Amino acid sequence: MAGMRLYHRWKCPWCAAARQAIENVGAPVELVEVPYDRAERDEVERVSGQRRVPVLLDGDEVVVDSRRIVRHLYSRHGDGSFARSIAELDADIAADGEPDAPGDG
Ligand SMILES: N[C@@H](CCC(=O)N[C@@H](CS)C(=O)NCC(=O)O)C(=O)O
Repeated sequence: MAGMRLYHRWKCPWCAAARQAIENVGAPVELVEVPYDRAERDEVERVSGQRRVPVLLDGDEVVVDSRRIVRHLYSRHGDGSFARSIAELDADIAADGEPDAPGDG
């Protein structure tokens, strides 16, 4: 199975949430810092169809949005201790609907 990769920025708080979840599950993830200017994020666009970070690649799965990334890491790479967090994330994600459309914000 191919390793995981996180496209992120160190100063981005949503990316910090994704990095914390990586640390919590103890999974190896390659961190790739993207340019501040979203016009220069062509690789993020190519892999995910939008230019915001964080974006997680896990094998051939692409996960966009920090809460979806945390949920993915907990459910795929965590143990039973993350069950409550997964349920809370599911409720949050359901309440908010889909992530913002590409190009927003
Ligand atoms: N709802 C998204 C927000 C992510 C987000 O806004 N990321 C910022 C970096 S801190 C970004 O990529 N902004 C560039 C843009 O909006 O084009 C999440 O939770 O992951």
